[in-house]
Order: sequence, then C-alpha cells, then structure tokens
Amino acid sequence: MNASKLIVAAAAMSMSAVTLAAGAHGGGHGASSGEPGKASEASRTITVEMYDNYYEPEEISVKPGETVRFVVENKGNLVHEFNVGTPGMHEAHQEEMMMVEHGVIQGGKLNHDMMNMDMGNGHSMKHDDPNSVLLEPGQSKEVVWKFTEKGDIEFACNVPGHYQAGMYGDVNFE
Ligand SMILES: [Cu+2]
Repeated sequence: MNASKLIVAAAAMSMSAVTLAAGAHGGGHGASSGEPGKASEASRTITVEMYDNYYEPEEISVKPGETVRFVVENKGNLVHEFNVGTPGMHEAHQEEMMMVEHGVIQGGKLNHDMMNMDMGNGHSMKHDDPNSVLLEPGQSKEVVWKFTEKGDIEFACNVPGHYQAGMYGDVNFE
C-alpha cells in the first residue's frame, strides 16, 4: 500500500468513527438498552405512574428478549420524562436537557414551539425518540420497548434535578 492509499484509508476510518459516535449520541437507543418494539409483539402492558419525583412502580422485571408495552401516566404537578436507557445514556441526556431547561420546561408546562426548534446537528427537544416520552401533568402516552438482552438498564426522568432526586427505577432481568 502506498502513502496516498494509507491516507485515504485512515480518513475513511476516522469518518466512520465520527458517524458511529454521532449515532450513539443522537438516537438514545444503543444496543445495550434494547430497541424499539412492536406493539403486536408485546407480551404484556405495564402501567407506570409518574409523581413528583418518583415512579410507581419503582422497579420492573423483564425477560431478555421480551417486548413490553408501557402506558406512562403523569400524575404529578410537574413535567416528567419516562426514558429507557443505560445510566450513561441518562447522564448524557441530562446534559442536553440542562441546556434548554428554562425554555422548554416551565414547571408543569412544555413550550411546544421551542421543542420543535432545531438545536443544530439535527437535534431538537421534541422528545420523539422511541425510548422516551416527556409528559405534562395529566398526559398519558405509550412506549413499546424490546429488552433484547440483559444489561444495566434504568427508566429515568432527565428533567433537570429529578434523577438526582431519585426519579429513576431499575429494570431487573429474570
Ligand atoms: Cu421528573
């Protein structure tokens, strides 16, 4: 291999590394937390109620490979999130939400205009990722998630301060 081919190969490698990193950051659905599920394949429905600042139930048990349909209801007085991910994913998402906290989340309300705003890199605060919902008080939405394999997985609220206040729960594998 001559020098110019080496350079091309090195450039290609670094580009795919960038693409991988961007994908992991943007989607919020790494392999270790599972993947979006199909409602028709859900083995059961789990209702998760959100309060200020905790979940009911506080933990769930699933089987590796199981698809669960979550019905998430916000019974609190604040905006809350239900987000399935690894602790590392939650931490990254908390940093994102911290940046826009004052505009998008106003106590018990969401600023929907601001949520649709492009934050650059194709990111927005829309929260239409398949692994999460962000709800105002009284709202209810579904998340269908497939827990493909055992992992260190939590469901968590990444509204600034809520995770720190204990608003997360463990996903235990049977
Ligand atoms: Cu919360």
